Formats: sequence, C-alpha cells, structure tokens
Amino acid sequence: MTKQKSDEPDLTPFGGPAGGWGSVRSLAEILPRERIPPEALRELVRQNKPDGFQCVSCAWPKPAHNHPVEFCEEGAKATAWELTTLRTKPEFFEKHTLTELRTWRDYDLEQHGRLTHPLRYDAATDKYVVVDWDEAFREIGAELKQIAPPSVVFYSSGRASLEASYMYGLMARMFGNQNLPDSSNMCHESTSVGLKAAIGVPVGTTQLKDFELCDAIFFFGQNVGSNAPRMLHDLRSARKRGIEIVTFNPLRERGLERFTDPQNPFEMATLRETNISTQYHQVRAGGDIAAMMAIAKFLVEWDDEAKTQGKDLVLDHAFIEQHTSGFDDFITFVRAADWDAIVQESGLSKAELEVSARIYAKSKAVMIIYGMGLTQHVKGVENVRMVVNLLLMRGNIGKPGAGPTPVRGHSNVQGQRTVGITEKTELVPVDKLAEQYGFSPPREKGLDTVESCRGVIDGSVKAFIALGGNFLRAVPETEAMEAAWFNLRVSVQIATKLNRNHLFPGAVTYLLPCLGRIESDIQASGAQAISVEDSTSCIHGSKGKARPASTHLLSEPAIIAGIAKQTLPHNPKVDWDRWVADYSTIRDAIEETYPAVFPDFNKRMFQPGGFWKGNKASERIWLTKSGKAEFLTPTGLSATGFDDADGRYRLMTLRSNDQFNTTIYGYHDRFRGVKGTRDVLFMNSADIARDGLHEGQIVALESDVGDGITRVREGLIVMPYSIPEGCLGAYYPECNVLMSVEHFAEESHVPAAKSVPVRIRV
Ligand SMILES: Nc1nc2c(c(=O)[nH]1)N[C@H]1C(S)=C(S)[C@@H](COP(=O)(O)OP(=O)(O)OC[C@H]3O[C@@H](n4cnc5c(=O)[nH]c(N)nc54)[C@H](O)[C@@H]3O)O[C@H]1N2
Ligand SMILES: Nc1nc2c(c(=O)[nH]1)N[C@H]1C(S)=C(S)[C@@H](COP(=O)(O)OP(=O)(O)OC[C@H]3O[C@@H](n4cnc5c(=O)[nH]c(N)nc54)[C@H](O)[C@@H]3O)O[C@H]1N2
Ligand SMILES: [Mo]
Repeated sequence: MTKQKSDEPDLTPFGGPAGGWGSVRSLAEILPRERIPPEALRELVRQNKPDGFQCVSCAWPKPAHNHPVEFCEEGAKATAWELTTLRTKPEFFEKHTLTELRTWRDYDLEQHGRLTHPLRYDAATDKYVVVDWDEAFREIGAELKQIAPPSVVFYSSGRASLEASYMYGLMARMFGNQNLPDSSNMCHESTSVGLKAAIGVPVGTTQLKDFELCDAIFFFGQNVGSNAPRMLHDLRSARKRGIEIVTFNPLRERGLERFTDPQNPFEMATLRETNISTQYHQVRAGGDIAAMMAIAKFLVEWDDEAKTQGKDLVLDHAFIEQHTSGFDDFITFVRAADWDAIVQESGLSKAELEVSARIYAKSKAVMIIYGMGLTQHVKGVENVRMVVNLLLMRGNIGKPGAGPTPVRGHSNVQGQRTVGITEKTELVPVDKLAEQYGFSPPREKGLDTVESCRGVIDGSVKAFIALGGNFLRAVPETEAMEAAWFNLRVSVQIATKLNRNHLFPGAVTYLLPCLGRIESDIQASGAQAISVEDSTSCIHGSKGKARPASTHLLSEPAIIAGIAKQTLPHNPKVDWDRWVADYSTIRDAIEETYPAVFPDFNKRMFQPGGFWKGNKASERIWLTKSGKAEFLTPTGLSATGFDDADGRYRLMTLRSNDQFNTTIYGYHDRFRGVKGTRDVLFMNSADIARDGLHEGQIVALESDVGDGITRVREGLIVMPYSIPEGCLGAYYPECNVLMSVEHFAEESHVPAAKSVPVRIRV
C-alpha cells in the first residue's frame, strides 16, 4: 500500500522474518515508552530462569537448560509493562470521573501505569477515592454476607499463581458456590472438554523433548510469532533436523513462515532465516474439520490400497484395536464424506490436501499443535476431537515425538484448573476438601463465563469479584454487558493496572491493586515465592525481586485472605493468616488436597525445567468412560455453526503483535504490516472487488447471527490481505461488540470468536 503521513495509519506489507532485527528494534521502543531505567534490565535476564521469575506473558514451557537470555520480544514487553515506572496515582482519580474515563481508549487507560492505592468508588462525585485496606475488606465482607451464594461470581484471569488460585477456589466453595469462571472458559475450554472425553486427560500429552523426537509437526490456528514466540526456537531446531511442518491457517502469519533468532549473533549478522512451515494451507476459517477429514480419507484410501497390494498398512490397526473405541462409526463417516463438500468447506483443493496427507502418512511420530483457531468455534470441541481422531489413526498418542499439543494462553491458566478453579464438580476432589477443611463443599455446577454473562444481563448475578483480567472487555456482547454492570450490587476488581472493566461501577465498587509476579513479596516469614504450571504440565517456582510499584500494594494471597476472613464464618481448619505469612504452607495444603500431582511440592518447585505432573494418556492409560481412547464421529464438516449466505462473512477476531489480550501495548502489528492503527479489516482482494469496495475505504461491520439485536463496529479500514474469500480478520477486543453471547462452542461454551457471522455496511 502507499505510504501515508507518519501520524496516519500505515498499512505496508512487512518483508522481514519473525524475530530478527525487527524484534530488537521493537524492544528499544518499549523500554523508554514504559520509562524503564537501564538497570531494571537485569530483571529481564532473570526471566524464565530456575532461580528467577516465570514470564507473565504466555504459557509456553521454559527449558531446563537455559540460554543466557531466556525471553522473547513479547515476554520483554510484558515484563516492561509490569516494571514500568509510570503510576496511576490518587491524583489521577481526583482529576477524572469514570464517565469521562469511559470515553478513553484501552491503551490510554493502561498507559498511566501501575495502580498504587486501594480505591472505592464514590457515586456522588463519580470518582474513585482512596480507602483503607481493612475498611475495604470489612465492607466487601458485610455486603457479600447479604447476598445469596448463587448470585456471586468469582472470576479469575489465568495469571494468578497456583497459591492464590487455590485460596480463591476454596474461598468460593466455602462461601457456597462454584461460580468460578476463568479466562480458560474463553480460550482452551474446548480442549479441556474435548481431550478429557477423548483421551481421559484435559491437557496435551507432549513435552519439550518431543520436538526433538517427532517426524512431522501439524500446526493449526496458532500465531506463534506473536503469541508464543519462544516456541519458534523449538520449531526452528525441528526444521534444522529436516522435520516437515505443515500449517493450516487462513492468514499467512509471518512467524509460521520465517524466523531469525534475535539471540543468535550469527543469524542476526548474516540475516539468515529459517523457513518454518514447509507447507502452508490457507484453510477457510472454520474449515479445519473438513481439512482433517480429507487427510483421514486419504489415509483410509491408501490403507485399503496397501491391503489389496499386500504392502505395509497406513493405519495402525494394532493400536486402534487395542486402545480405541468408536473407530468403525468414525470410518463409516470418513468413507461417506463427500470430496466436493470437503473442498468447498476447507477452501483447499484435493491436490493440496493430498500433499499434506502424504506427510502425515509417512511420518512415524507426529505432533499436532493448535490454538484459538480451533477452539473458538461453535464446533470447537469437534475440532479438538478431529485432532485426536487423526492422531489415533496412526497411534500418534503415547509415544515419543507424538501427541496433541494445545498452546495455552495465560502463564498459569492450565495450573488454575489443576488447583480447583473450575465450575465443574467432577474436576475437584470435593470429598477431600470436605475432610481437609471440615465443611460441605457445594456439588451443584457453578456458572461458567457464558452463564455469568447471562446472569449479569438478566440481573441474577448480584456481585462480581475478579482476580485479575478485564472480563467486560474480554467477553462478547459488549454493549449489553456494560449497561448491565451498573445493576450489580458489588463489583470488586483485583488488578495491577486500570482497565475498562474498572470504569463500570456497581452500587458498591472496589479497585484493589496488587503486587505483580516480578515484584518482591515480603511477608511475616520473609521473601515469598509462587508457582505456575506451563502448557506441557510442568510446574515452576517463581521469585519476584523487583521493588514493588507502591508501598500500599498487597499480594493476591493477602487480598484473598482479607476478603475471606471478613466474608466467611470462622473455621479453625483454615488459617488464612498463616498462609499469607508463609506461602510454603499454602503449598503444603495444595499437596494435601492433590497428593498425586504435588508430592514434595516445596522441595521440587525450583527443579530446572519444572517438575512434570504426569499424564496418564501419554502412558496409554485412558481415563475415559470406556477405558479406551475415543474416536468421535463429527456432526458435519464445518466448525462455524451457521450456514453460508450471500454477503455473510466469517469474521476472525485476532490479536496483534502489540497487545496482550485486552492490554494494548501499541498500535503496530509489525508482521501483518499494520502501523499506527487497530481499526483494520483484513479482506481478500476478490471480495473487495465483488463488494465494490476499495483499499483504504472505511466500512462498518454488522452482526449477522439473526437474533434481531443490532451490533455494529464502525470505522474499519479495508486492507487487502492474503486471506481466503468469504473470511475477514479484525482485532479483538474492539470487535467483541459484534459478538452475541449465545454464539459459543457447544459443550465447552467458549465464545466462538473465530467465526463470527457478519455483514459489511458502507
Ligand atoms: N504477545 C501475546 N502473547 C499471547 C497473547 C497475547 O494477546 N499477546 N495471548 C495469550 C492467550 S490468553 C492466548 S489464548 C494465546 C492466543 O494465541 P493464538 O492461539 O495464536 O490466538 P489468536 O491470536 O487469537 O490467533 C489465532 C490464530 O488462528 C488463526 N485462525 C483463526 N481462525 C482459524 C480457523 O478457523 N482455522 C485455523 N486453522 N486457524 C484459524 C488466526 O489466523 C491466527 O493465526 O496467546 C497467549 N499469548
Ligand atoms: N473476540 C475475542 N474475544 C476474546 C478472545 C479472542 O481471541 N477474541 N480471546 C479470549 C481469551 S483466549 C482470553 S484468555 C480472554 C482474556 O481475558 P482476561 O484474562 O480477563 O483479560 P486480560 O486482558 O488478560 O487481563 C488484563 C488485565 O489483568 C490485570 N492484571 C495483569 N497482571 C495482573 C496480576 O498479576 N494480577 C492481577 N490481579 N491482575 C493483573 C490488569 O489490570 C490488566 O488490565 O479474552 C478472551 N476474549
Ligand atoms: Mo487465552
């Protein structure tokens, strides 16, 4: 595209690799932006080291054998965001009413830096005012005691530690509910539901070492260059061994194409790049079931041929016989699936699909890596089940170098589930909790994210407590949710920086600032450490050493204990103060509740590379209903959950290279060639021509779920992009206004953010 004035948006295709000098330059912009003094850089060097802190950005595992610097551009941005010397002080809140702040952009809200004081909303002035911690806890407790337990929601974002999360889940259950939605409900819940039903564990079965042992990697719907950049090192070493990486993604994502290691002086000096994907298939959004069905069809066809010719079979019949159930029904479906329908839905030609199937058929050990491109669809669980189907066909689970590899989002989102953050009774050892703490834990299923949204809108939810996150901005149905938030009796947000959710008060509203993970956390027994679980089920200790952003901050465990003590009846078996004084006693309690997962927790938490919590499916022990791994016959070929229609597009809501979820670091998306704006609509040139639009034109999108509610996002700049016809891309969270709360994945209730039905309005 043509260059524009520097203060105007610039949409120019990016020519470089992921990583490389671009990422070094990007860092050089970030540190001054956050006013970080050079000496604070030593914190970066401690990132992801056994004796350091665990990165607050993504959940990709940290290796046991460290590089001198073990962080990526995105991790450095996340660290800088927390270490910033900028502060949102009480004076800031004296100047601005919430009504005014609601007109600000997300970026501007967080750009004022870390919160410094506990705050209470004063309705008379429409401002936050400083409050005393004890007074805050007292009022929150007094209020919550007045509300029936089913009407209170305890949300958590996936950053909080295992220690804080365990206390939080226990507090909710002792209060009398399991209304414990978390960010995972919007993210990998489709994985937790799909993998649990199929292979008996809710998590991936692979570890970092499998990258050294696999023969091929299939990669679906994850944008590694922006969202898990440290994985590029693992992918690059796999490529150096000659491993094929077959990618399915509607967009051509730079990190999946090419990478230069910014930490490798030789590569940097010679501008040497590694090609990451050996095949790149631009599947239609929601077309992955069809694409995987094609691979399955080729495997069956080649297996039949091999049988008649007396050659080596393509399917692993011995494995299927011994370890699986549901194969016959699945294969009947595969044989019957119609090629024209597969080509139509996937948007890929039969020849193109065949080359990917060839790689799969000839590889002895295959990892399938995936992200939000599979989970955030109406048929997101079926997407995950198709991944398992493919793996099972050739015995690719429970052997070295093979297995499903979901890439988790937040740095401890998987761990929160491990220690009880869940609305589902069957995932918690309720009897154990009853015995350990002498109370009767609730057994009714609690509210998940979608159900909590419905409850806020219909008024049945009266109080909302948030351990981090930006719930209002992350969920669908922005307009109705924001309007309904004012009807809450109680809104309590535990946070590090100001975000849009904090600007929507209930009758009683608190904004409680906490320590970040990078900061030193001194309690009665001395300096404390916390722990997190990564995407591959390894548990790591983390020690913050940086000076806290303010002397008025409390740690998350201290805030939870403060609320719990004022809300719950006294229980001699729960000593909240002792837990806060010494977090190793929380870990002892966790170990007592989950003895199989956390033996010797305190001793092992700083083991290099973390300690692995084990995974039965990886030993081919299937904790499913049938005792076998389950094939699932899908209900159709499309994951979108709606029919195609004239003028209806499939909108994917995406992250840029310059954001962490609802936190907007800046307005550039380097790899996609976007500078200075987030108001972009990625669109296929043929669609632009057919709709009579032109590059740079400003258009609006309108929701097309057909429920009679008008949802519009104005002001998007049309940008021709390498994306399949009929598909659109635009940024999350600004496009959440277009999403119906009822448009979610079946079974898992993950909002279907990757196939939102929309129309373009000029
Ligand atoms: N820097 C940074 N790191 C992050 C985050 C962040 O915001 N910033 N967020 C964290 C969190 S919580 C999460 S969950 C992860 C998210 O990381 P990702 O899983 O990468 O999530 P998205 O950015 O939403 O991108 C999804 C990718 O899927 C593709 N896609 C969309 N629809 C489809 C489809 O139908 N089929 C296929 N095959 N592909 C599709 C998109 O083109 C895009 O490349 O990253 C975590 N890490
Ligand atoms: N349309 C669309 N919607 C989506 C998605 C999508 O792809 N498309 N992705 C979904 C996904 S995968 C996710 S995970 C959710 C994310 O949803 P959330 O996890 O709720 O949102 P975040 O943006 O990660 O939360 C950012 C806020 O967390 C607070 N915070 C940061 N660090 C800490 C800390 O250490 N402690 C505490 N207490 N607070 C802290 C800060 O105040 C910051 O403003 O969004 C979901 N929504
Ligand atoms: Mo996520």
